[in-house]
Amino acid sequence: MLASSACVLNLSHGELASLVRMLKPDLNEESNSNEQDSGHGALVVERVPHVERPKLYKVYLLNDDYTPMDFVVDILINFFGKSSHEATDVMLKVHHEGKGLCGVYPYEIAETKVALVSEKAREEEYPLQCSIERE
Ligand code: TYC
Repeated sequence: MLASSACVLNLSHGELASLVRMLKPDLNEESNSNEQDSGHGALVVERVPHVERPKLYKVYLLNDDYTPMDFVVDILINFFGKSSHEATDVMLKVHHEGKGLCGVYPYEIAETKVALVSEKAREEEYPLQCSIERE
């Protein structure tokens, strides 16, 4: 009768590897596991978690003829963490070229920035618009 669920096997690395392959045929040694032989017949098999990098989105401000320049600079400082120098540069780029990059964020954050800026512009009755583009 088996007294315990654990036992010690005196196996070589190769034998242990074969045993693991037999018990866990879905384990792919090269792409998704780490094996270490301590030299005492112990084998550690770990799955390496597959972690996705979050997709990033660019938030742009768009030009219009009515929103005051100072208001746009304040938006860039307060919602996008720009210094007043950086904010002025981005605002002027939007003014001259039609749009300018405010920041790059995961989707929910980008979407929240756009919502907050739109709400602030609406409160002041300015037509300021933002857009989001996948990086
Ligand atoms: N073109 C606007 C003006 O002349 C200024 C402006 C800059 C508006 C950037 C929007 O995203 C913008 N008052």
